[in-house]
Amino acid sequence: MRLYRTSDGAVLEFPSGRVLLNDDWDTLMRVADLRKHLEFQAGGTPYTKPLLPLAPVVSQEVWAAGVTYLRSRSARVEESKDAGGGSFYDRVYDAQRPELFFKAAGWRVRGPGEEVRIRRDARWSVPEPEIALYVNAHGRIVGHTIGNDMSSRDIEGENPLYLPQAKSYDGSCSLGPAILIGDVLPPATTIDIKIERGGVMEFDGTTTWARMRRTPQELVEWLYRENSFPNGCVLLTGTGVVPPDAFTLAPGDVITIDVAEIGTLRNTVAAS
Ligand code: DO4
Ligand code: MG
Repeated sequence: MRLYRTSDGAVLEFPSGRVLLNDDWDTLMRVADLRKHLEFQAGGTPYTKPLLPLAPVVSQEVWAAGVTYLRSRSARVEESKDAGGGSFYDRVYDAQRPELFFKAAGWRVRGPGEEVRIRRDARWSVPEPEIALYVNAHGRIVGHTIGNDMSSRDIEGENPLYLPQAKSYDGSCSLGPAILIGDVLPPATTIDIKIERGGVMEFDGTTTWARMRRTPQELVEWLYRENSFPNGCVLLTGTGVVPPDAFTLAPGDVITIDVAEIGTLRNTVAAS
C-alpha cells in the first residue's frame, strides 16, 4: 500500500486501485497501527483523478541521521580535513550514539516536481538521496519514503558547527512521492540518483539499503530517547551516494531519485 498526500486529501493506493480517505494527514500519522487502519479502507471512495502528490508531511518535524554509510564518512572526512573536523566524522561513524540533526519543519519541505534550492552563499552544493522513515508517536516505524537532504558541502566542511546552516534553509529538503506503508524495507532495496543538466547526465549513482551501518530502529530509538512527537516524525537515514568532489549543483539541474518500491522523487534546482 502506498499513501499519497494530495490537495483533495490523503489517497491510498492498493494494487486494485486508489481510494480517497476521510482522515486528515495528521490524524493518520497519530494512528497506532497505521497498516491495520489502512487495510480496512479498501472499500472506500474510489479516487480516479490524475495523481498529483504533495510533500507527504504536514506538522511532522523532519530529522536526519548522518554518516551512516561509509561513502558519507569518507566524503565528510575529506571536505573538513583542513578545518580539523575530519576525526569527528570518523568517530561518529563508529560511535554508539549516531549523528542526528533537525532538518526541517513540515511546512518547509518541497514535494515531487517542486523546486529545491542551493544556498546563495554556498559554492559547493549536492543532493543527498536518502530513505526517510515515518515514525509514529509511539516510536514505531509505519512507512518509508524518498528524501533529498540538500547540503552545502563548503559550509559544512569549513566548520562542523556550521552544519545547521549547511543543512537547513528554504528549499533544502524534498520528500515523496508516497509513503510505502510497512515497518520494513528489504535490504536489497536500491536507491538510485541521476542529475541532469541541459538534458545531459552529469552524475549517476546508486547504493542499497543494506549498506547502511546502523539499523533504522536504532536511529529511531536514539531520536525518541528525549524527544516526543505527538504527530509522529520523519527521519532521513543518511546518504550512501556522494558525487565526486569536483561536482556542484547548478540552477536548472534536474535531480531524480528512484526507489522502485516507493516511486520517483524529481526536483529541479531553483534559479536562486
Ligand atoms: O555530518 C554531516 C551530515 C551527514 C549527512 O547528512 C549524511 O550522511 O547523510
Ligand atoms: Mg544526509
